[in-house]
Amino acid sequence: MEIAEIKAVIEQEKEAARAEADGVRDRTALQLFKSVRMGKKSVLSSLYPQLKSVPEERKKEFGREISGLKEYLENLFQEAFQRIHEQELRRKMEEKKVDITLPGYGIELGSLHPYQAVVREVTDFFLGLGFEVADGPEVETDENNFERMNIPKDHPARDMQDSFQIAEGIVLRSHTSSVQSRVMKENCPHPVKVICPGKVYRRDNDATHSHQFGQIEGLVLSPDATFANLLSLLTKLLRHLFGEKREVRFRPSYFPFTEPSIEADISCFECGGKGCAFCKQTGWIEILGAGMVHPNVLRINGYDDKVMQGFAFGLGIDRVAMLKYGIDDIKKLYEDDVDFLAQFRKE
Ligand code: FA5
Repeated sequence: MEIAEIKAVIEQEKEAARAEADGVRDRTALQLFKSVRMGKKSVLSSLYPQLKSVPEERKKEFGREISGLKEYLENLFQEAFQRIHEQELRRKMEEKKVDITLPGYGIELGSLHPYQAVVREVTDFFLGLGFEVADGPEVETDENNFERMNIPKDHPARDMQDSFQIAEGIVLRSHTSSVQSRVMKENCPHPVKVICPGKVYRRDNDATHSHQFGQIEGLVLSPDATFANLLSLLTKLLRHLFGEKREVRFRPSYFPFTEPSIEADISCFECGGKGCAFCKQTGWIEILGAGMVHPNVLRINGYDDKVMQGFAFGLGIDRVAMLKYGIDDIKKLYEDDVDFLAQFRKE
Protein backbone atom coordinates (compact mmCIF):
# COMPACT_ATOMS: atom_id res chain seq x y z
CA MET A 1 0.00 0.00 0.00
CA GLU A 2 1.18 3.47 -0.77
CA ILE A 3 1.66 5.90 2.09
CA ALA A 4 -1.01 8.18 0.65
CA GLU A 5 -3.41 5.27 0.55
CA ILE A 6 -2.65 4.36 4.13
CA LYS A 7 -3.16 7.92 5.25
CA ALA A 8 -6.55 7.92 3.55
CA VAL A 9 -7.51 4.66 5.28
CA ILE A 10 -6.45 6.10 8.65
CA GLU A 11 -8.44 9.31 8.11
CA GLN A 12 -11.50 7.27 7.16
CA GLU A 13 -11.08 5.08 10.22
CA LYS A 14 -10.77 8.12 12.46
CA GLU A 15 -13.97 9.60 11.11
CA ALA A 16 -15.91 6.34 11.39
CA ALA A 17 -14.59 5.73 14.92
CA ARG A 18 -15.45 9.27 16.06
CA ALA A 19 -19.03 8.85 14.80
CA GLU A 20 -19.36 5.48 16.52
CA ALA A 21 -17.85 6.71 19.81
CA ASP A 22 -20.28 9.63 19.91
CA GLY A 23 -23.15 7.18 19.70
CA VAL A 24 -21.91 4.94 22.56
CA ARG A 25 -24.44 5.14 25.43
CA ASP A 26 -23.64 2.19 27.69
CA ARG A 27 -20.95 -0.25 28.73
CA THR A 28 -21.98 -2.94 26.22
CA ALA A 29 -21.68 -0.49 23.32
CA LEU A 30 -18.35 0.65 24.73
CA GLN A 31 -17.00 -2.91 24.76
CA LEU A 32 -18.23 -3.39 21.21
CA PHE A 33 -16.44 -0.20 20.16
CA LYS A 34 -13.23 -1.48 21.70
CA SER A 35 -13.30 -4.84 19.97
CA VAL A 36 -14.38 -3.46 16.56
CA ARG A 37 -11.94 -0.53 16.51
CA MET A 38 -9.02 -1.87 18.51
CA GLY A 39 -9.43 -5.68 18.44
CA LYS A 40 -7.69 -8.34 16.33
CA LYS A 41 -9.92 -7.77 13.31
CA SER A 42 -9.84 -3.96 13.46
CA VAL A 43 -8.46 -1.65 10.77
CA LEU A 44 -5.76 -0.70 13.27
CA SER A 45 -4.55 -4.29 13.63
CA SER A 46 -4.65 -4.82 9.87
CA LEU A 47 -2.14 -1.96 9.39
CA TYR A 48 0.74 -3.43 11.41
CA PRO A 49 1.58 -6.27 8.91
CA GLN A 50 1.80 -3.63 6.18
CA LEU A 51 4.94 -2.29 7.86
CA LYS A 52 6.97 -5.16 6.41
CA SER A 53 6.33 -4.10 2.81
CA VAL A 54 7.13 -0.41 3.37
CA PRO A 55 10.59 0.77 2.21
CA GLU A 56 13.07 1.15 5.08
CA GLU A 57 13.37 4.97 4.79
CA ARG A 58 9.61 5.46 5.15
CA LYS A 59 9.04 2.95 7.97
CA LYS A 60 9.25 5.63 10.70
CA GLU A 61 6.71 7.88 9.07
CA PHE A 62 4.40 4.90 8.49
CA GLY A 63 4.83 3.79 12.08
CA ARG A 64 3.98 7.27 13.39
CA GLU A 65 0.75 7.25 11.37
CA ILE A 66 -0.32 3.92 12.89
CA SER A 67 0.60 5.03 16.45
CA GLY A 68 -1.33 8.24 15.86
CA LEU A 69 -4.42 6.21 14.96
CA LYS A 70 -3.97 3.98 18.01
CA GLU A 71 -3.70 6.98 20.32
CA TYR A 72 -6.71 8.60 18.67
CA LEU A 73 -8.83 5.47 19.19
CA GLU A 74 -7.68 5.13 22.81
CA ASN A 75 -8.66 8.72 23.50
CA LEU A 76 -12.07 8.13 21.96
CA PHE A 77 -12.48 5.07 24.18
CA GLN A 78 -11.45 7.01 27.31
CA GLU A 79 -13.79 9.93 26.51
CA ALA A 80 -16.74 7.58 25.96
CA PHE A 81 -15.87 5.63 29.13
CA GLN A 82 -15.73 8.84 31.19
CA ARG A 83 -19.05 10.01 29.80
CA ILE A 84 -20.81 6.72 30.57
CA HIS A 85 -19.27 6.58 34.03
CA GLU A 86 -20.54 10.07 34.85
CA GLN A 87 -23.99 9.25 33.50
CA GLU A 88 -24.15 6.16 35.72
CA LEU A 89 -23.09 8.16 38.76
CA ARG A 90 -25.72 10.80 38.09
CA ARG A 91 -28.38 8.09 37.71
CA LYS A 92 -27.37 6.46 41.00
CA MET A 93 -27.46 9.76 42.81
CA GLU A 94 -30.89 10.47 41.37
CA GLU A 95 -32.17 7.10 42.58
CA LYS A 96 -30.75 7.51 46.05
CA LYS A 97 -31.79 11.08 46.45
CA VAL A 98 -32.94 11.76 50.02
CA ASP A 99 -36.17 13.59 50.40
CA ILE A 100 -35.44 15.64 53.48
CA THR A 101 -39.09 16.63 53.76
CA LEU A 102 -40.15 13.01 54.54
CA PRO A 103 -40.88 12.28 58.20
CA GLY A 104 -37.99 10.41 59.97
CA TYR A 105 -38.08 6.95 61.49
CA GLY A 106 -39.21 6.95 65.12
CA ILE A 107 -36.53 6.00 67.65
CA GLU A 108 -37.88 3.19 69.81
CA LEU A 109 -37.32 3.71 73.48
CA GLY A 110 -36.28 0.71 75.54
CA SER A 111 -37.63 0.05 78.99
CA LEU A 112 -36.33 -0.86 82.38
CA HIS A 113 -35.96 -4.65 82.72
CA PRO A 114 -38.54 -5.95 85.25
CA TYR A 115 -35.66 -7.32 87.35
CA GLN A 116 -34.05 -3.88 87.50
CA ALA A 117 -37.40 -2.20 88.13
CA VAL A 118 -37.79 -4.34 91.26
CA VAL A 119 -34.23 -3.59 92.45
CA ARG A 120 -34.90 0.14 92.10
CA GLU A 121 -38.28 0.00 93.80
CA VAL A 122 -37.03 -2.02 96.77
CA THR A 123 -33.83 0.05 97.06
CA ASP A 124 -35.84 3.31 97.05
CA PHE A 125 -38.12 1.91 99.75
CA PHE A 126 -35.16 1.14 102.03
CA LEU A 127 -33.21 4.31 101.27
CA GLY A 128 -36.32 6.18 102.43
CA LEU A 129 -36.01 4.37 105.77
CA GLY A 130 -32.35 5.35 106.22
CA PHE A 131 -30.73 2.09 105.03
CA GLU A 132 -27.39 2.11 103.22
CA VAL A 133 -26.58 -0.06 100.18
CA ALA A 134 -23.66 -2.51 100.56
CA ASP A 135 -22.03 -4.64 97.89
CA GLY A 136 -20.02 -7.84 97.69
CA PRO A 137 -18.46 -10.08 95.02
CA GLU A 138 -20.34 -12.83 93.16
CA VAL A 139 -17.24 -15.05 93.35
CA GLU A 140 -16.98 -15.49 97.10
CA THR A 141 -15.01 -17.43 99.66
CA ASP A 142 -16.61 -20.49 101.19
CA GLU A 143 -15.82 -18.81 104.51
CA ASN A 144 -18.02 -15.74 103.86
CA ASN A 145 -20.76 -17.64 102.05
CA PHE A 146 -21.07 -20.49 104.57
CA GLU A 147 -18.75 -20.63 107.58
CA ARG A 148 -19.21 -17.07 108.82
CA MET A 149 -22.96 -17.59 108.36
CA ASN A 150 -22.89 -20.45 110.85
CA ILE A 151 -22.82 -23.22 108.24
CA PRO A 152 -19.63 -25.18 109.01
CA LYS A 153 -18.01 -27.58 106.51
CA ASP A 154 -19.94 -30.86 106.15
CA HIS A 155 -22.99 -29.40 107.95
CA PRO A 156 -26.23 -30.86 106.47
CA ALA A 157 -27.62 -27.29 106.08
CA ARG A 158 -25.27 -26.90 103.09
CA ASP A 159 -27.70 -29.15 101.17
CA MET A 160 -30.27 -26.31 101.24
CA GLN A 161 -28.13 -24.36 98.77
CA ASP A 162 -26.50 -26.51 96.08
CA SER A 163 -23.64 -24.19 95.11
CA PHE A 164 -21.16 -23.99 92.23
CA GLN A 165 -17.58 -24.46 93.41
CA ILE A 166 -14.99 -22.49 91.40
CA ALA A 167 -11.87 -23.70 93.21
CA GLU A 168 -11.00 -25.12 96.60
CA GLY A 169 -12.67 -22.76 99.10
CA ILE A 170 -14.16 -20.48 96.37
CA VAL A 171 -17.80 -20.57 95.25
CA LEU A 172 -20.27 -18.55 93.21
CA ARG A 173 -22.15 -17.05 96.14
CA SER A 174 -25.37 -18.97 96.77
CA HIS A 175 -27.06 -16.10 98.63
CA THR A 176 -26.48 -12.43 99.36
CA SER A 177 -26.10 -13.35 103.04
CA SER A 178 -22.38 -13.58 102.21
CA VAL A 179 -22.37 -9.77 102.20
CA GLN A 180 -23.55 -9.88 105.83
CA SER A 181 -20.17 -11.29 106.93
CA ARG A 182 -18.31 -8.58 104.99
CA VAL A 183 -20.49 -5.78 106.41
CA MET A 184 -20.14 -7.10 109.98
CA LYS A 185 -16.35 -7.40 109.66
CA GLU A 186 -16.19 -3.80 108.48
CA ASN A 187 -18.54 -2.28 111.05
CA CYS A 188 -17.99 -4.34 114.22
CA PRO A 189 -18.79 -3.38 117.00
CA HIS A 190 -21.12 -0.67 115.63
CA PRO A 191 -24.79 -0.92 114.64
CA VAL A 192 -25.61 -1.67 111.00
CA LYS A 193 -28.57 -0.93 108.72
CA VAL A 194 -27.93 -2.09 105.15
CA ILE A 195 -29.45 -3.76 102.14
CA CYS A 196 -27.36 -5.67 99.57
CA PRO A 197 -28.90 -6.37 96.15
CA GLY A 198 -27.08 -8.73 93.79
CA LYS A 199 -26.90 -11.90 91.74
CA VAL A 200 -26.55 -15.33 93.31
CA TYR A 201 -26.15 -18.84 91.88
CA ARG A 202 -27.46 -22.30 92.73
CA ARG A 203 -27.94 -25.64 91.00
CA ASP A 204 -31.72 -25.09 90.62
CA ASN A 205 -33.98 -25.32 87.57
CA ASP A 206 -37.80 -25.12 87.21
CA ALA A 207 -40.48 -22.49 86.46
CA THR A 208 -39.80 -20.57 89.68
CA HIS A 209 -36.13 -21.53 90.17
CA SER A 210 -33.20 -20.47 88.01
CA HIS A 211 -29.50 -21.27 88.36
CA GLN A 212 -28.89 -17.51 88.41
CA PHE A 213 -31.23 -15.20 90.26
CA GLY A 214 -31.24 -12.06 92.34
CA GLN A 215 -31.64 -11.44 96.03
CA ILE A 216 -31.83 -8.37 98.20
CA GLU A 217 -30.34 -8.97 101.59
CA GLY A 218 -31.24 -6.80 104.57
CA LEU A 219 -29.30 -6.60 107.83
CA VAL A 220 -30.15 -4.50 110.88
CA LEU A 221 -27.91 -4.74 113.94
CA SER A 222 -28.90 -2.64 116.91
CA PRO A 223 -29.12 -3.40 120.64
CA ASP A 224 -32.88 -2.78 120.53
CA ALA A 225 -33.85 -4.35 117.15
CA THR A 226 -36.71 -6.81 117.74
CA PHE A 227 -38.60 -9.54 115.95
CA ALA A 228 -41.67 -7.24 116.01
CA ASN A 229 -39.62 -4.61 114.12
CA LEU A 230 -38.72 -7.24 111.52
CA LEU A 231 -42.36 -8.31 111.00
CA SER A 232 -43.56 -4.73 110.79
CA LEU A 233 -40.81 -3.78 108.29
CA LEU A 234 -41.47 -6.80 106.03
CA THR A 235 -45.24 -6.27 106.12
CA LYS A 236 -44.75 -2.64 105.05
CA LEU A 237 -42.36 -3.72 102.27
CA LEU A 238 -44.70 -6.39 100.89
CA ARG A 239 -47.74 -4.08 101.03
CA HIS A 240 -45.67 -1.44 99.24
CA LEU A 241 -44.68 -3.92 96.52
CA PHE A 242 -47.96 -5.78 96.04
CA GLY A 243 -50.71 -3.49 97.34
CA GLU A 244 -53.39 -4.25 99.92
CA LYS A 245 -55.25 -6.89 97.89
CA ARG A 246 -52.49 -9.51 97.61
CA GLU A 247 -52.42 -11.85 100.60
CA VAL A 248 -49.20 -12.17 102.58
CA ARG A 249 -48.41 -14.88 105.11
CA PHE A 250 -45.47 -15.50 107.42
CA ARG A 251 -44.63 -19.02 108.57
CA PRO A 252 -41.91 -20.50 110.77
CA SER A 253 -38.85 -21.80 108.95
CA TYR A 254 -35.23 -22.73 109.48
CA PHE A 255 -32.01 -21.02 108.48
CA PRO A 256 -28.68 -21.77 110.18
CA PHE A 257 -27.93 -18.04 110.43
CA THR A 258 -31.19 -16.85 112.07
CA GLU A 259 -33.09 -17.93 115.15
CA PRO A 260 -36.09 -17.80 115.12
CA SER A 261 -36.51 -17.96 111.35
CA ILE A 262 -39.49 -17.26 109.13
CA GLU A 263 -40.43 -17.29 105.47
CA ALA A 264 -42.95 -15.04 103.71
CA ASP A 265 -45.28 -16.13 100.92
CA ILE A 266 -47.53 -14.15 98.56
CA SER A 267 -50.82 -15.55 97.21
CA CYS A 268 -50.29 -17.05 93.76
CA PHE A 269 -51.10 -14.68 90.86
CA GLU A 270 -52.00 -17.56 88.53
CA CYS A 271 -54.81 -19.11 90.61
CA GLY A 272 -55.48 -16.33 93.16
CA GLY A 273 -54.61 -18.76 95.97
CA LYS A 274 -56.79 -21.73 94.97
CA GLY A 275 -53.84 -23.93 94.03
CA CYS A 276 -52.39 -24.65 90.59
CA ALA A 277 -49.41 -26.28 88.89
CA PHE A 278 -47.48 -23.02 89.08
CA CYS A 279 -47.65 -22.76 92.90
CA LYS A 280 -47.42 -26.54 93.25
CA GLN A 281 -51.08 -26.63 94.45
CA THR A 282 -50.26 -24.62 97.59
CA GLY A 283 -51.84 -21.30 96.54
CA TRP A 284 -48.68 -19.50 97.74
CA ILE A 285 -45.34 -18.47 96.30
CA GLU A 286 -42.36 -18.07 98.62
CA ILE A 287 -40.71 -14.72 98.37
CA LEU A 288 -38.27 -14.24 101.21
CA GLY A 289 -36.54 -15.76 104.20
CA ALA A 290 -35.83 -13.83 107.41
CA GLY A 291 -35.18 -14.04 111.13
CA MET A 292 -33.29 -12.75 114.15
CA VAL A 293 -29.52 -12.93 113.58
CA HIS A 294 -28.22 -16.11 115.23
CA PRO A 295 -25.93 -15.42 118.25
CA ASN A 296 -23.29 -17.68 116.65
CA VAL A 297 -23.24 -15.42 113.57
CA LEU A 298 -22.77 -12.36 115.79
CA ARG A 299 -19.92 -14.05 117.66
CA ILE A 300 -18.19 -15.50 114.57
CA ASN A 301 -18.17 -12.03 113.03
CA GLY A 302 -16.78 -10.30 116.11
CA TYR A 303 -19.87 -8.89 117.84
CA ASP A 304 -20.71 -9.41 121.53
CA ASP A 305 -24.01 -11.30 121.36
CA LYS A 306 -24.85 -10.16 124.90
CA VAL A 307 -24.90 -6.54 123.71
CA MET A 308 -25.81 -6.65 120.04
CA GLN A 309 -28.81 -8.20 118.37
CA GLY A 310 -30.61 -7.74 115.09
CA PHE A 311 -32.54 -9.17 112.21
CA ALA A 312 -31.89 -10.08 108.59
CA PHE A 313 -33.86 -11.03 105.52
CA GLY A 314 -33.25 -12.21 101.94
CA LEU A 315 -35.80 -11.32 99.26
CA GLY A 316 -35.94 -13.06 95.86
CA ILE A 317 -35.84 -10.31 93.18
CA ASP A 318 -37.05 -12.58 90.35
CA ARG A 319 -39.93 -13.88 92.42
CA VAL A 320 -41.08 -10.34 93.17
CA ALA A 321 -40.89 -9.52 89.45
CA MET A 322 -42.89 -12.66 88.57
CA LEU A 323 -45.57 -11.97 91.17
CA LYS A 324 -45.82 -8.27 90.38
CA TYR A 325 -45.99 -8.61 86.60
CA GLY A 326 -47.58 -12.07 86.24
CA ILE A 327 -44.55 -13.74 84.61
CA ASP A 328 -45.13 -17.49 84.48
CA ASP A 329 -41.55 -18.68 83.85
CA ILE A 330 -38.47 -17.27 85.57
CA LYS A 331 -36.33 -18.04 82.46
CA LYS A 332 -38.14 -15.27 80.56
CA LEU A 333 -36.27 -12.78 82.73
CA TYR A 334 -32.97 -14.01 81.27
CA GLU A 335 -33.75 -14.49 77.58
CA ASP A 336 -33.41 -10.86 76.38
CA ASP A 337 -36.55 -11.35 74.28
CA VAL A 338 -37.38 -7.83 73.10
CA ASP A 339 -41.08 -8.64 72.48
CA PHE A 340 -41.42 -9.94 76.02
CA LEU A 341 -39.61 -6.95 77.53
CA ALA A 342 -41.64 -4.45 75.46
CA GLN A 343 -44.70 -5.38 77.55
CA PHE A 344 -43.17 -3.55 80.50
CA ARG A 345 -42.59 -0.34 78.59
CA LYS A 346 -44.23 2.64 80.20
CA GLU A 347 -45.74 4.80 77.43
C1 FA5 B 1 -31.79 -17.65 101.55
O1 FA5 B 1 -31.11 -17.59 100.53
C2 FA5 B 1 -31.38 -16.92 102.79
N1 FA5 B 1 -30.05 -16.44 102.65
C3 FA5 B 1 -32.37 -15.80 103.05
C4 FA5 B 1 -32.21 -15.21 104.40
C5 FA5 B 1 -31.44 -14.09 104.60
C6 FA5 B 1 -32.85 -15.81 105.51
C7 FA5 B 1 -31.30 -13.55 105.86
C8 FA5 B 1 -32.70 -15.28 106.78
C9 FA5 B 1 -31.92 -14.14 106.94
P1 FA5 B 1 -33.72 -19.02 100.47
O2 FA5 B 1 -32.89 -20.11 99.97
O3 FA5 B 1 -35.06 -19.39 100.97
O4 FA5 B 1 -32.98 -18.24 101.60
O5 FA5 B 1 -33.86 -17.92 99.35
C10 FA5 B 1 -34.46 -16.66 99.58
C11 FA5 B 1 -35.36 -16.28 98.42
O6 FA5 B 1 -34.64 -16.34 97.19
C12 FA5 B 1 -36.52 -17.26 98.22
O7 FA5 B 1 -37.59 -16.94 99.07
C13 FA5 B 1 -36.86 -17.05 96.77
O8 FA5 B 1 -37.64 -15.87 96.63
C14 FA5 B 1 -35.52 -16.78 96.16
N2 FA5 B 1 -34.94 -17.98 95.54
C15 FA5 B 1 -34.34 -19.02 96.12
N3 FA5 B 1 -33.90 -19.92 95.22
C16 FA5 B 1 -34.22 -19.41 94.01
C17 FA5 B 1 -34.00 -19.82 92.66
N4 FA5 B 1 -33.34 -20.92 92.36
N5 FA5 B 1 -34.48 -19.05 91.66
C18 FA5 B 1 -35.12 -17.89 91.94
N6 FA5 B 1 -35.33 -17.42 93.18
C19 FA5 B 1 -34.89 -18.17 94.20
